[in-house]
Amino acid sequence: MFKKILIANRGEIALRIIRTCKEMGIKTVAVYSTADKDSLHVKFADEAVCIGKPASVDSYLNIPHLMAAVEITNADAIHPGYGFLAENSKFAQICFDHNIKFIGPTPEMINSMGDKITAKETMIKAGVPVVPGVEGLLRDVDHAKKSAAEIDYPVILKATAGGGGKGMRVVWEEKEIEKSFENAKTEAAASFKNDGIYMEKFVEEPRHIEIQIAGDQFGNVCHLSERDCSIQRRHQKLVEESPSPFMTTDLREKMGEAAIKAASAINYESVGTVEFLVDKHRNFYFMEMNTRIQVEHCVTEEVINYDLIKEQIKIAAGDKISGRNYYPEMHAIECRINAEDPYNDFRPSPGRITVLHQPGGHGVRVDSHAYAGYVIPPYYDSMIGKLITMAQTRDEAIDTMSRALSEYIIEGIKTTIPFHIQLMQNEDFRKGNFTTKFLEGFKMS
Ligand code: MV4
Repeated sequence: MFKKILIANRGEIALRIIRTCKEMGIKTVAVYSTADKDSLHVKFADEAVCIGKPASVDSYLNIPHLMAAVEITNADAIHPGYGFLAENSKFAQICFDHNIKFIGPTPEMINSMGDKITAKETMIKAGVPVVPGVEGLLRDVDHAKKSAAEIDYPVILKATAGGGGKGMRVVWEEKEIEKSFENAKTEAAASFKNDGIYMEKFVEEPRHIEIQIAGDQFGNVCHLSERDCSIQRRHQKLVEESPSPFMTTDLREKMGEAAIKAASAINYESVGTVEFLVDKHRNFYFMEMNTRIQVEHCVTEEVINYDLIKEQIKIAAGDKISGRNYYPEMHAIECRINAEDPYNDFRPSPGRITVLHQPGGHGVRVDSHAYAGYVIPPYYDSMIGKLITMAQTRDEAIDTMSRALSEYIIEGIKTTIPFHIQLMQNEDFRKGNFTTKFLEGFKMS
């Protein structure tokens, strides 16, 4: 097992990783930017190294600074968390070249899922259902026009280097295709330095349901059931839950098997997530695979009673996984508490938290790096923490969430708490009657 892990991240996920390391008897090194010197991950780690100025490129994304911190602290592994360098194959390769274990998949595995056309071709070969579309890149506007006519409108244009919505365009009729194709190409080039665009049939009003998987270095892969992440706004997830209210035993079995096929096709090692679109007839299609631990991993942890960070570290150290699949025995919901104003188009609201009271009691988990007096810096994401509740049934988990939200006191900045309070009262949400379009029609009262 590792003796000392450097955590190349900040905020709640850095703290989350430190907690598991402590339980495993592993020493921890925090790295921090000058904007984060008073952060909890710095206080709770065994050692801490300042790696630069506030901007991410000068600190959490700065590979030479991180490798210098590894060297001076003598860490033997790096945990990248999520975001920042978590899916950067060059970083994973540099760790490998320096004999430092990158706690995650190999650079080859990251690359095979990073390029979306490559990933889709791999999935087709492996027998994983994908959205019908055109194979490979669109050569030009003419090719796009012909292809759309074949597939039939509406279609969606996606960037092969993309993911998470950037460079994406839905096209409803032929007169829009030329402009949409050019716009998608320009946006992809600017965002990813890669203007490759491909086309799929547009699936209307889908649910976003993802399967958590784990694979070890011996070729064993298992699934740990699903999370429903349909409650999103501009590709930012706000609420996640497990199990999905739309799930059936039969669909879980099929999607679980498909996710295992997807991960096995690239000999996946580490924990990861296979994202699917699910239409109203319960047809499901591979969307992308995330080769990292995700923000919403906690709901899975609660419903199967399993520490995913511990499992991820054990897999990286060469342990075998149990080899069986895991099924929800509870219901868990996660609300992302962000420093954003839900009454003002979710505008960021960084600044000092003057008063803080976090909820507790039966069925409540809070993963947060916040404390009274803490300043949410403007340089990074706006998450203050995650509130997770769990109970035997979905209704009870929602009731517990409503109660916990009503206890949460954060003063000094605006937060998403009022949004979550209203969502928990929403009739359609309570019925489990929602798709990825749900928040487009949601108004704060
Ligand atoms: C789609 C789709 C409909 N049809 N692909 C959004 C982010 C990226 N991962 C893929 N996305 C979508 N791909 C086809 N063929 C709809 C979306 C989509 C979406 C997906 C999941 C959650 C929220 C979403 C919001 C808008 C669009």
